[in-house]
Amino acid sequence: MNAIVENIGLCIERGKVNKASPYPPDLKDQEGADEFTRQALESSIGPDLILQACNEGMRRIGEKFSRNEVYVPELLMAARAMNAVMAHLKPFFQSGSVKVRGTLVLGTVAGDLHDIGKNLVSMVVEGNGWQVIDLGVDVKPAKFLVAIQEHPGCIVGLSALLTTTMTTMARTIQEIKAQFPQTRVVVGGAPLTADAAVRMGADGYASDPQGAVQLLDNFSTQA
Ligand code: B1M
Repeated sequence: MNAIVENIGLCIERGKVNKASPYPPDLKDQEGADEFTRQALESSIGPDLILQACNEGMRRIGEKFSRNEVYVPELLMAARAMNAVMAHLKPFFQSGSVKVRGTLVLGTVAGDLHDIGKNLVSMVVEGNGWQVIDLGVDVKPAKFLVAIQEHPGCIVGLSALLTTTMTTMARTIQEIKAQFPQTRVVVGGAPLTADAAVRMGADGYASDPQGAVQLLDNFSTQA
């Protein structure tokens, strides 16, 4: 892998946001995710490769967390570094979008505060011509119901990163289907599988943002 791209992954893993950031102390005054991403884009390295490096960095910090080698503050710094990268990538995903295909009401389910993956889904879906109503994180079922009422014909996208919030996801789907049986619900997030999605009553499962776009496009052509 290219050295700049490797550095981006390392900055995510170490939570090094930018040169001005004093964290982590051993990387003080060194360039961070912000500067390396700018350099990568200036060297015509594509956003997909940059994202791949970020995911790899997140995977590594996640594994360290599992081994109790780092704690929540380190995860938070990794998330900040990732947000610095995403600020650069946003224009690539959103460029030239004419929002005509339909509306996705999107949110991370109640009890879950992880939003990096959801935000990526939002950017990519928007960039592919969909209007996205992003309800944020820790979204209670009732909030989804209000949004569905406000956006007739929308598709709902649910994200969850915790095994515990997969239960919340299932409950959210039940409540949506009880009130709006025609509303399609697509789900995604690291702990999910296609089987789990079926068991929850979801209409579709995507493992990544591009998969979510494919599902949405299929649903819109069937409508
Ligand atoms: Co948390 N966390 N975290 N965390 N965190 C995980 C998820 C964990 C796997 C780490 C670990 O143990 N190895 C673990 C969950 C274990 C489990 O349940 N099986 C965990 C834990 C335990 C926790 C806390 C409970 C820790 C604690 O407090 N003791 C706590 C929970 C807080 C809460 O939500 N209530 C917590 C907190 C946090 C932070 C807030 C510090 C921070 C999140 C900051 C933020 O999001 N703004 C954080 C982080 C950063 C992580 C890891 C390291 C990275 C997550 C991430 O952003 N990945 C994560 C470990 C890991 O994943 N390797 C971990 C990158 C992102 C691009 O991928 O979100 O999977 P992802 O999204 C992908 C796909 O899943 C898919 O597309 C995205 C792009 O490819 N996708 C969809 C996602 N949503 C989709 C929706 C779709 C379609 C596709 O359609 C609608």
